[in-house]
Amino acid sequence: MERGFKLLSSLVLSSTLLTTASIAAGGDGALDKVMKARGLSEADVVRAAKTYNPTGVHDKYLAFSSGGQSGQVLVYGVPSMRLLKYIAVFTPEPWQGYGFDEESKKVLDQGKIRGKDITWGDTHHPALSETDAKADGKWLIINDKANPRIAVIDLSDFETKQIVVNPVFKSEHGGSFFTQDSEWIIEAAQYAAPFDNNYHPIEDYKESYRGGVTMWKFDPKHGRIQEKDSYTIELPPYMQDLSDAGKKVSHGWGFTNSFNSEMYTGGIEVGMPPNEAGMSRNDTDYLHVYNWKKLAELAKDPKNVKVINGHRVVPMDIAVKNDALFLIPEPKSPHGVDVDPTGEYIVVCGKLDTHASVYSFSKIQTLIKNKDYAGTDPYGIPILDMKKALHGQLELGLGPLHNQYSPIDGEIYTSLYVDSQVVKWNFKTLKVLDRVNVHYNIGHLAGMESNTADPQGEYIIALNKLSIDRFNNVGPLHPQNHQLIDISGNKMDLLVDMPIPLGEPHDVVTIRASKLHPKVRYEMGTNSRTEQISEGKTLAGQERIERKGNDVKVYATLVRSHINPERITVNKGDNVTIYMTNLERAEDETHGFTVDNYNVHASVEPGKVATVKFKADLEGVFPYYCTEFCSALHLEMMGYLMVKDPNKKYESAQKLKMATMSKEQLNAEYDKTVAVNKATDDVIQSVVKFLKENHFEKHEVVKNLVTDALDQYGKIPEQKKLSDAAIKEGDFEKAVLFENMIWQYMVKTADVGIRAKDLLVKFVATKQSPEAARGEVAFNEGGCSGCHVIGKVSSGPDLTGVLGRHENGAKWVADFIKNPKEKFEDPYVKAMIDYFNLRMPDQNMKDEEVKNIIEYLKWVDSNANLF
Ligand code: CUK
Ligand code: CUA
Repeated sequence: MERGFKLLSSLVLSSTLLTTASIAAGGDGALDKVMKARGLSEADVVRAAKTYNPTGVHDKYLAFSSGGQSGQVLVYGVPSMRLLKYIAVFTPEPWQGYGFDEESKKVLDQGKIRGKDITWGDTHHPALSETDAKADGKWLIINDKANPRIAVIDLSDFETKQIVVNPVFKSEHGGSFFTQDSEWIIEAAQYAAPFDNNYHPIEDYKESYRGGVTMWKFDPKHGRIQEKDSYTIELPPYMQDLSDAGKKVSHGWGFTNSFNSEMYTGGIEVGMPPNEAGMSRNDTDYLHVYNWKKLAELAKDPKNVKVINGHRVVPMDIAVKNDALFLIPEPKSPHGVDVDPTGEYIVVCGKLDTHASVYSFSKIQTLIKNKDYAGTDPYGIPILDMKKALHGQLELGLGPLHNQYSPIDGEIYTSLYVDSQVVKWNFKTLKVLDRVNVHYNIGHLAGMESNTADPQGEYIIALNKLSIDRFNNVGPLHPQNHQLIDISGNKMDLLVDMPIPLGEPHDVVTIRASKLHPKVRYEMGTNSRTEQISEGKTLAGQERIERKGNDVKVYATLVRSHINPERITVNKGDNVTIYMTNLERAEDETHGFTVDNYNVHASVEPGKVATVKFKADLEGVFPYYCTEFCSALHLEMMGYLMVKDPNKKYESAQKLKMATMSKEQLNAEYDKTVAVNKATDDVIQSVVKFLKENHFEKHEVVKNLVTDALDQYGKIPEQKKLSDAAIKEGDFEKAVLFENMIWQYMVKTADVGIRAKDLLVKFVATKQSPEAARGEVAFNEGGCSGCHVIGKVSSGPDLTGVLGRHENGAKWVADFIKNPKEKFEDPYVKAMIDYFNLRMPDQNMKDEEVKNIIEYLKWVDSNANLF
């Protein structure tokens, strides 16, 4: 107990010392030294400065990256390229409790295909919701290529809220793309297959296998896909690939390219040439151009649709008859298709062709209006003449894949997979402007809000498939490499590499961080996945265990640092449901929860309710505990699940007798505990005084911390009452325990209170001059801090106010540092030497350093009240 108090009070003191400004770098040739030691060029240092965020500084953009085969989404900041979060989407993720608590299991269950659990995904294309073709920061969607599904993530809490399964596709790739007001989502198939769920021989490929584009209806207000209002456009069994929605002038139209217009079906095992040869034989494949707006209207009439697996499909002939579906030849096996910010140009990348093809939307419209067709495909779909639809083509290099736009008119950036380059060119004048090498084999590239009508320029991220030699070797499976490129100048400049250790992240979308407004806590009692108040919501004092036959329901609360209840006893075979409400209001005060051996886990953020459910089929004793290090008493945040076999008799083993304390001893312990509490409270009051004097309420973040600290502090009177009641009953043992609980609340109060104080000091301390900052470095590195601690007497005197202690103080101190011996006979110094039993050593400081240290001491004095 006493030790605890000491620990606490020294925590209070030392933590304030940490605030004596951070160590400043620079000056005195420090930069040169580092550059030499690390072999950095000046360009390297500039690049580092362009991406470096000092502690506490946030990024300008957030990037949402598909997590590839991990089935997740990664969030990182630009330009720092610091990873901020993995969002669990299609794959169970234990940290977030995703797939381990009941709320998230319901979301994952929406992704079952024909009753089958699918617990992984191959995420490819994330998309941010748009208003008027500009990113609005509300919703994020992402597709699963392997199991045709789309998930919706709410950007108010970065959690997955919905998964929908495509009812007719067996695979997909060209999703997910929002239309300009997020009313629809485009999802194109990839590998053609029968729409129904029956077997159809491959010989019937042309007749029974189909490609398509599903238009998912989206409610941008509530952020949910409305499956009933969605429909699919039937397309030939060409392998549809990437897609994009028209915008502005081309709003209402969609564009999807394809490969395998040959409709080749392979058969290496029967002596046929492989797919890769047969599917790339023709010189051209088809860009599909469709008027989804018109088709959506048509689909409302049951006469115009076939219902397959309960889902509306608009057959090709209906689309053709209504002038809503066209094909335009494009160089064989292309890849990306990207509509420019104005909606007039559609740029298709060649992949197997070295060109990019720039189609003009107005030319396409003229051809359609004049019914100027070059022919029809075997399914009767009109084909527009490629040359007449093209604005032009430009040779870019080997393996062009994807495009991104910048705010400069006509400027576009294209990835070259085979050449491992990003090429900057102008799609209007058709001129190449610049190239930069990347490492290696780039797939997608991501500009800042680049696929919207409001691209921001500044950076391009190259998403490289291979990293080969770029990072430390971690075995044959290498990380991928995202490289940040500065595009603000005439020449592109590669700034930094970022290894991605989680799947092959195909695509990234970005948004200005200022457009996002995520919450820090939930309304008390929220089921975060449904955003409704949970049936399990439990407030303090409502904790209980309810039984009905074999069903046991536990209504529990979590708050620093206990789980209520702390004992749950059930019979073997009972169905146990534990609802947990996190009662915290503080920011970043999450509690985790698990029951050992029962494969359940929940992450319970402030205000949230999470539920774990299991059959207690193992007899025994199972600790449960909080899995987030939430406070100094985190390890104590635990309880026991006791599972008894109702058919067994258990004998008590109570034999050991604890030595009992005498009444006098108990009395003494009680008095000691109360005294420690009193002393601790004095420390807390000193912090409170400091906070008040320095107007903590003026700083929102500090204010929130103080509110939280007072929350903890406010729980003390109740414990005090219980303690006093115990004393009245003469139960000193119990009273000591309640006094102990009071101390725990004090520790929690102090924990947060000190954090508030530290922060406040940063807000109110005067800024250090560069000299003072260098002086602090010299003070610490030169050895002064070995004996002197600012604000505290330690092995040497406290130096706060030292300059005022002597006449002509600055000179006196400077002389003393430079030549201590000379002053050993000075009466003041002599007294100090006697007291501390130590002599000030000569640290061989340079004049410059001494000068800076004096500046530092002046700064200390000007903030003396803060130490
Ligand atoms: S695809 Cu991966 S590099 Cu799935 Cu967008 Cu082009
Ligand atoms: Cu709550 Cu650890």
